[in-house]
Amino acid sequence: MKIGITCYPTYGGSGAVATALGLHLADRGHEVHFISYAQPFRLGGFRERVFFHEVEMEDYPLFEHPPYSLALAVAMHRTALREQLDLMHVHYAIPHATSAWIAREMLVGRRDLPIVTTLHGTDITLVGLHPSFHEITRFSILRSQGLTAVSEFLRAETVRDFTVPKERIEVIPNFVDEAVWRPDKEPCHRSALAPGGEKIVMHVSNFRAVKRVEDVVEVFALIARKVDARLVFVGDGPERPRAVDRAEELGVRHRTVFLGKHASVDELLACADLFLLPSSNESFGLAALEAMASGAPVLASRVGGIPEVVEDGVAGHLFPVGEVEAMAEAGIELLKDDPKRKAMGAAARSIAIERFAASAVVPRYEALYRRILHGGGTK
Ligand code: GMT
Repeated sequence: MKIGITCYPTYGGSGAVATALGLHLADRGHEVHFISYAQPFRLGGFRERVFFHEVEMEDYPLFEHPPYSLALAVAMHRTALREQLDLMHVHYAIPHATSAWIAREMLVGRRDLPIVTTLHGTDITLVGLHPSFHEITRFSILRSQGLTAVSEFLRAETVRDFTVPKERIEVIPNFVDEAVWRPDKEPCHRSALAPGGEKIVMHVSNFRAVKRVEDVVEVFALIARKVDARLVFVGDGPERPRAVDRAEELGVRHRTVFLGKHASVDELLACADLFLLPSSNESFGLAALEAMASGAPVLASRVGGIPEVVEDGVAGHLFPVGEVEAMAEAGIELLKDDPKRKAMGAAARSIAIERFAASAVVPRYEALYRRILHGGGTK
């Protein structure tokens, strides 16, 4: 098949999943065309059958906000014609599902371009709910021939808030490549991150408010009273200065490393003894899944789709949002008991591989594409 993929190219789970999906599809013999305003952050060097088409946008003084959605629709339309695309798969509904629908309309009479939209999170739970986006989001996702959500939680939210029939949405979870995300990754950066042999507590995110990065620091500060440990932050975003300030206020700045955005998160997660994800909401929590596959137990909030990924008491522990003391206690217990922590890390990896392996999930997308191309949609 010849598949167009549009995602946000920036640091974030939806772009990471879309890119991994495209690369796996290419490995399986399909031709994949990424269409976005920049190269997706996890799209590395040259790969056979993988192409990137940059959306060109004319800037003009009249535009305070250049109309990207239109330029994207034109790029999709052009790529579909030039590359003879069979199907367009967009990740994150806003504005991608709308642009894809426009491109499909523009192609009427020349080429059929079925659309698959994968809902990832705030396109449904936050941004899509805003009155300025709600109607167009509902309209656009209902016009997709295939509709997927990354968790049961997100499907239920979509059914409730956008009155989309449940059977229109197929839950296809996010996935990990077990060969990439693994505990024995080389090179290991443990001695650079914790030169004194300290335990490593890690958090990976785009530092948006929903991630509650100050809670990460608070949990760590309590852990650090009892355990010789270092906190490693990977990623960047608007809340980073607050995390830095909080680390200073709590006297743990010298034990905290801010690495910023990183291309090889797999190499870093392999060094983690414990992973923290105290988000206020998460439709899935891809970073938690990547940590699990890397053999790290996860302490996270019991919200959204996280319980579908992190099995409480097996792959880690879940807590009500904001319960930093309880989270820290669980962290101390695990970090002081190596056999227990390692057993939990091994269980976490087993779950990641058994339930979320790329080799099992990617064929589900392929099957959906085939059904659509044979005239059916989401089951
Ligand atoms: O929804 C967002 O705000 C952005 C998006 C992203 O690009 O990282 O995150 C969502 O999609 C990820 C991949 O499916 C999920 O792992 C995240 O849980 C989800 N974020 C939220 O629900 C807040």
